[in-house]
Amino acid sequence: MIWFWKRKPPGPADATETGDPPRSEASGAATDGAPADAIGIGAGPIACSPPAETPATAAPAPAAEPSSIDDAEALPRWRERLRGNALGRGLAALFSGNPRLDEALLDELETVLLTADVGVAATTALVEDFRRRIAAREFADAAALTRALRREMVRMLAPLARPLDFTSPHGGPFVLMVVGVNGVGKTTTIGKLAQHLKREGARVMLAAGDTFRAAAVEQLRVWGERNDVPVLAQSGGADSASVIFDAVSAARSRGIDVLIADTAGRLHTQAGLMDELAKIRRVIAKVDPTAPHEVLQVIDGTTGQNAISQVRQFREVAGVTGLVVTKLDGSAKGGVLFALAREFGLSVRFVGIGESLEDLRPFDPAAFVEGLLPERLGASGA
Ligand SMILES: Nc1nc2c(ncn2[C@@H]2O[C@H](COP(=O)(O)OP(=O)(O)O)[C@@H](O)[C@H]2O)c(=O)[nH]1
Ligand SMILES: [Mg+2]
Repeated sequence: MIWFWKRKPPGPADATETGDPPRSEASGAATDGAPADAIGIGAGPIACSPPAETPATAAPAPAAEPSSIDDAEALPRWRERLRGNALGRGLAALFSGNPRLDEALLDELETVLLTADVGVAATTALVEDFRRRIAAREFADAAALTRALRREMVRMLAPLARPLDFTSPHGGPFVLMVVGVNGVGKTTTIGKLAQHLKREGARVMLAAGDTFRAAAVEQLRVWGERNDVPVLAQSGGADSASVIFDAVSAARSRGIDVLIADTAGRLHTQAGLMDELAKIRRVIAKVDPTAPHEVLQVIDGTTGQNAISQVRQFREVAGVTGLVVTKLDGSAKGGVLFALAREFGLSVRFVGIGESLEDLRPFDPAAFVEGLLPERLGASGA
């Protein structure tokens, strides 16, 4: 099963992005950089068609309906990694013993959801929906309600599941920039992505754009060595934007398929550092006006509602186009994805459900919900 990358035959049928909101900066950035003639020396002319010209042929957004599990073989792993999650445990406790469908049950459901970081807006929407459906006598018993809840959870998450297509619009390197606060799993995610892509035959290069800590450069180098992937780095407190600028240029001339740029962790309160992200975007666009093709923000799944404010801050400055939610194993409460779904239309490209390579997975809402909830909880006939 190819998850991450495939070499596409050249041709006009390459318009693949489906349903994503237009990128706020991609086209504007091209105008404040150097003109296209300043770049791509030796690489031939760059065909960079404006992204806005394909509305008629663009595929419609995927329907927000429960989908089946993409990789059913992986389900035991989802289950194993998500076991003990607060949301699954809370719902199991709530529905064990076939409770009556009454106001008390709805109150407890609300508490379970809020405690598991589902967030006020998503919780209220869910609970109100079920209040109405109980009043309309839609459910014969608690088992029927839990089946409906299961379906509803998948339906809420389905719009987030838009896999990342690593094909760049003009055949040059697909430039992926990774941002987020410290310790969320950016560098680890880059290492794993590089490994997956490499296995699928992509020519991958990494840019050590976290120039703040020597250890960060070293960490990326180790991933690179392990996977035989070149890592472009500069020593001695280099400027992040210049490292990434050089890397994009090098990736172009070396025929790289995917360039992944690491960046230093930062907080939204660090205005200078946040501005640096905008600067990095601008210099990338000087090499390739269509780049970056994806700005992935990594979120730590254990940070709960704080994740929401992190996305809000980064989305503005860095033009985030997709999310990775890590650490959903362990102490994560599981609800943050529902809160993100309610709050933003951003795609969740990957989730981290553990520390091994296989535990960075494309986001599969059906597998996530199945893995999250105890098997016996309303599973039959769902
Ligand atoms: N349990 C778990 N740990 C993870 C996951 N992803 C990353 N980590 C760990 O999070 C820690 C910080 O990761 P790192 O990539 O250095 O974060 P960065 O500062 O954002 O680059 C490391 O110990 C990783 O092994 C995950 O999905 N699950
Ligand atoms: Mg890092």
